[in-house]
Amino acid sequence: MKKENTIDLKRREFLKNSSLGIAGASLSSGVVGTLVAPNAVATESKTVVTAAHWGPLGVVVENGKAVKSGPAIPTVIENELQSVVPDQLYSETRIKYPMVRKGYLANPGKSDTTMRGRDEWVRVTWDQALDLIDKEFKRVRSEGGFENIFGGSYGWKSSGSLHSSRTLLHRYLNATGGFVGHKGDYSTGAAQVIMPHVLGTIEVYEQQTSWETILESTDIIVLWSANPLTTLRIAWTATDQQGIEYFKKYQATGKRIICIDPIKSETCKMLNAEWIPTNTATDVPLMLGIAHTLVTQDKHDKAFLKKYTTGYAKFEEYLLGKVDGQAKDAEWASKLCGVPVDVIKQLAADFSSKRTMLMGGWGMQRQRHGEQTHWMMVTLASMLGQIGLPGGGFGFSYHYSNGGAPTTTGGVIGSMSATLDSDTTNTGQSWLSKSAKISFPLARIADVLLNPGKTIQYNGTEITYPDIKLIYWAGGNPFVHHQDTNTLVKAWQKPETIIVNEINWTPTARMADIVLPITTSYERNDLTMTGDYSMMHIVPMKQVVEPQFEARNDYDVFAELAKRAGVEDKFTEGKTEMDWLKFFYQSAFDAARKNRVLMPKFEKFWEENKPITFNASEKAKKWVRYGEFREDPLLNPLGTPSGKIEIYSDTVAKMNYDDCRGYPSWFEPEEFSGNVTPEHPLALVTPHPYYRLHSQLAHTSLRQKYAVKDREPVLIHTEDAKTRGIADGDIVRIFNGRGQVLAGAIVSDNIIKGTVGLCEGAWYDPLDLGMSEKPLCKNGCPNVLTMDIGTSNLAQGNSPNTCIVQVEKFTGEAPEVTVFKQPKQANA
Ligand SMILES: Nc1nc2c(c(=O)[nH]1)N[C@H]1C(S)=C(S)[C@@H](COP(=O)(O)OP(=O)(O)OC[C@H]3O[C@@H](n4cnc5c(=O)[nH]c(N)nc54)[C@H](O)[C@@H]3O)O[C@H]1N2
Ligand SMILES: Nc1nc2c(c(=O)[nH]1)N[C@H]1C(S)=C(S)[C@@H](COP(=O)(O)OP(=O)(O)OC[C@H]3O[C@@H](n4cnc5c(=O)[nH]c(N)nc54)[C@H](O)[C@@H]3O)O[C@H]1N2
Ligand SMILES: [Mo]
Repeated sequence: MKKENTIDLKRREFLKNSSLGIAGASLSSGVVGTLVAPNAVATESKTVVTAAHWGPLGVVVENGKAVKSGPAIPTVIENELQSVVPDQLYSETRIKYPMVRKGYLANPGKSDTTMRGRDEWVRVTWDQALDLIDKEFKRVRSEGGFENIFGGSYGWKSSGSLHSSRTLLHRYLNATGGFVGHKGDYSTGAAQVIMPHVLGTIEVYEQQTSWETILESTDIIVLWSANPLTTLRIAWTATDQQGIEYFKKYQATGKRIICIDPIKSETCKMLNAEWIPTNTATDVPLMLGIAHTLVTQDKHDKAFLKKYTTGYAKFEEYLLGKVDGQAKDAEWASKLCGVPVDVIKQLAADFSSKRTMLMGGWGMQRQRHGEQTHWMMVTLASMLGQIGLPGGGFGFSYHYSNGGAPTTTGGVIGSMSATLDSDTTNTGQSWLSKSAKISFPLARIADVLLNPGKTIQYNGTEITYPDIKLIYWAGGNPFVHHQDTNTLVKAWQKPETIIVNEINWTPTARMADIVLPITTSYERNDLTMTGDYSMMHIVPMKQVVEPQFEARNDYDVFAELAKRAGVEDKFTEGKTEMDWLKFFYQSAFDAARKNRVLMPKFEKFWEENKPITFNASEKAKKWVRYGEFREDPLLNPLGTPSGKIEIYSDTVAKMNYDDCRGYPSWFEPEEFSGNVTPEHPLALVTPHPYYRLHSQLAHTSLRQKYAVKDREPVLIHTEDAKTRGIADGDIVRIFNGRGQVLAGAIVSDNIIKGTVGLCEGAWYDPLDLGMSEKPLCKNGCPNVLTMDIGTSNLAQGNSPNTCIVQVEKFTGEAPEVTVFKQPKQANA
């Protein structure tokens, strides 16, 4: 039977209501207070409110054990991620005790690092582990300095303003002499660096034109490389899922939704949208083709371009072929992107005659020259002239953290600070905060480890790589998230010491020297808000159960390490867990009072066991991004050098990069559908998964919903499967010059021919690590195949969606997936 699949889900899966008492209770009432499950059998039963990236949760605890979980605020569509709290707590993959790699314990800091990932594990006491780490830090700091310590620790650690593992690590590292960090992230590596040159802001993590005006004014929503009904299932804080609700409301109006994507995504199916299949990495040609049509039909908004933008004329010369002899017309575009010429021309006609919101997702910028897609989309929107009008223009965060859900009036809670100056009001994208002494573009990490002292270009500056001897990671999974795993394996052997704080035996934990068992967020007390942009709720994250095995909170681990370094007071400021939470709550309380919004005192809030809800003002509901700029561009200029939208950027042009010009343009990537080879004739796209947050929850029962023969599913077009003798449900081998993985085939027409789709986040599970050049990943981690190369000299972002592969039916006995079990001797 065909499996439900993250990238080829059937509609009924979404419509099915939850059978959980919790979900049912909150769906009908939306009141957390009524969540207490009526349970006649258990003697002691309670519902505890907490939260995760996947939203505010109610967890039913019976006799001290979590038994089920569900949403604590109403959801329009079931979010299954909310249902697996017990799986997370009692998983077979939990790290139970502090563990040290055998060879490392024998020779700390001077071990055979090629044994990482295949050595035996030795159980030690907490004191032994902490003493060992403390000693190692002292050695590395005295022999070199902070330049030898990489503490960037990128990743989606759990929600919570106190127990934020990465921030706590940075706080400890700052208190003891500093560290090397990183610039940017894997999400918007390219877009966040180019956008400030074009618009004067980072754009990708900014509030969007309010959904209320979209519902009222927009005629066409274009989901361009965006899959919001998947990606809004989570948020950086905790999702309020308002975005999903708004998409459903918009669908109910019967107005058009178009998805431009190589895959017919969950969103496309669930919203019954029009699908325009396009080749991966060819959006710039497609947009140029639309732009060219606009100009030749004189449908571009010349008044807007003149008043609000700069440099259009230079771009137009390129568009019309005056620069390189190639007009970027619909015929030219069609050959590259695979969208028929008449469709391209029709899009130009529709966009220019109807109020159109171009909602740009990020998959298309996670590739070589990823800077160009978002720059070109801003340019196209400028030519359409609807920027700053209600419901028109572009938006780069409707698919993320519920952008466009109106910002509420209330208070914002404080959060733990990485620096020691008690700046406790960090909100938003905390990984972008600058507390490291020096940093490099994040996605260059393997290159950094392999080539200390090398100099690279970055956004008009030069960066020289540090020499990393010690890595400490807390709250991320680089062996899943980073591109070209086989290169990373080699790079990872360079440092002398690698320490990982983890909940589970993830691929990264397995590659460490010292592993510390950490609590899940359900084993400690914390606070979070929801929505990221809406700031709609304050949610108590109450401890659900006692810590499992010997797991400790990151906070306590770093407090202990700070104590050994003589800086405990600096780290803790003498506060307990509850002291911190009261302190964070008080910032919101004070701000709310200024806004004339009533909040209960902390004690009452904590006792009540339910989220506080704030409301949005009428003004917030009518808010239009760039509305003020449109009204008066002189009074409200953008933060660019010209104060206008820079279609041509002098700043970028003067960087003189051969891989990024002064205006948005097409660069052929090294690997894409247009230059496949006989050996590797298929393009690979690696979207984000419906049933996981990256690698998180991969070890839960949700896996049963998508795994094919216990492997990550790969979506392959019917004809591509047929020519290879591959049937639905077959185990296949996907390979290229960089590596090989097994996966389970989903044969379908819901992907463009010539491209295969394999979701990011599948745990890396090498068959014979250290024994062969390119060990087979038994589970299907796409990054074994992807290319580790910067997007360009400008942003140096990651480029996973620039990749070609071959797929063949796997014959013979498929090796068992073992990565979700305890590693050798770790069960001691
Ligand atoms: N091919 C490809 N690769 C990609 C992408 C892609 O599109 N394609 N996307 C990229 C993107 S956008 C991102 S953001 C990254 C995501 O990469 P990551 O953020 O590294 O992925 P997660 O799986 O969320 O990893 C978080 C880890 O933190 C651990 N954790 C959770 N809570 C705690 C805690 O309280 N303490 C500690 N110590 N640990 C905790 C979890 O167990 C988990 O292992 O992947 C990137 N990689
Ligand atoms: N459920 C769930 N939600 C998540 C996450 C998760 O792992 N799981 N991750 C979160 C994080 S950290 C981030 S950064 C965001 C990611 O948000 P995005 O980056 O927007 O997500 P992706 O799935 O990478 O890409 C969105 C869509 O773009 C398509 N696509 C990929 N390449 C191209 C291309 O070249 N052209 C076109 N037109 N389409 C393309 C993909 O097929 C996919 O349907 O999601 C967040 N939300
Ligand atoms: Mo991300």
